[in-house]
Amino acid sequence: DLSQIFDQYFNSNENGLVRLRNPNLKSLDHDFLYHLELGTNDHDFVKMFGDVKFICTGGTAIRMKNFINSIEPELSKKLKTKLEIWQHSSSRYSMYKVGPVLAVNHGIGVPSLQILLNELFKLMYYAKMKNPVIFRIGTCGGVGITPGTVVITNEGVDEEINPYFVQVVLGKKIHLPATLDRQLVRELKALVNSDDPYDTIIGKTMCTSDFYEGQGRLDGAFCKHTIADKMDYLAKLQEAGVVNIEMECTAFAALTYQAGIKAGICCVAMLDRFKGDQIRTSNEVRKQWELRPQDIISRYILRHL
Ligand code: DUR
Repeated sequence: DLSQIFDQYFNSNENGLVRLRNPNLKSLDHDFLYHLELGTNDHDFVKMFGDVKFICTGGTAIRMKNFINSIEPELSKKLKTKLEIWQHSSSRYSMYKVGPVLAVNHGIGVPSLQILLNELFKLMYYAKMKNPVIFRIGTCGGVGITPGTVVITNEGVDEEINPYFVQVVLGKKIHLPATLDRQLVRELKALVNSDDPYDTIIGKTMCTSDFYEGQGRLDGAFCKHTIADKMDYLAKLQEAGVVNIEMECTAFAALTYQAGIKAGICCVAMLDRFKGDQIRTSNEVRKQWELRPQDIISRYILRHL
């Protein structure tokens, strides 16, 4: 019965439970997670997801699938049992689960991510997940860093370098701190191997709502600024400690923080934006690079089982 679950979990992340701050949920007789196409009426969330300890999100479904496929053998070995991979796709998102690891793609940008997180957090709380840790593994543009470098985000900033996520509710702006778990940042960095053939650095990440003009690119369908304007902006970002640019970090940080869920962001830079705008790295190399954040998160998971 949802109202009972609600009393147990509302406004509390004591006992490691997800904190939902919406008293209206108490009066829902059942909850249909529309974009995931899963409902409390038809699915036993506790049975399906109650054992999940690690959630991994990223833009594309194929990356999430690859992540689960690649961690399965190591998980099975460590847990001494042959784990089965479970998957479920709605028309919007795809999820994959193996043992205590769930991976779901979030699409591109804040709106797509934000909808997923709303439904995922409710799923987590209906499933009574305890102490879940959530990660975003993704790609980004680098600001003065070598392409292929992995960035662990210690703070999200918006396009004006403010450390918060602005949400508009009923026409009013609400500022939510884009805070990430400092301890987790250090733990992720500590998982770097000295023989990793790439650098892993910690820094601020800027979140934008567009890939082209919104990131100062000169190669979109529109451009009203000069190359000098772009370079000035990048220099200003760099000065403020921003090392990479993507399209999800502030919302990811702010919403997980609000829900009391430990969260980390780890992205690989596809290019250095001081050097260009187009991503022309070969398919092959890109695929290799995309494995790098996955590797670090896999190490974290295998160490914290
Ligand atoms: N991304 C960027 N900018 C880049 C490279 C990657 O925003 O230069 C991330 C964020 C978004 C997706 O999800 O990848 C867009 O390609």
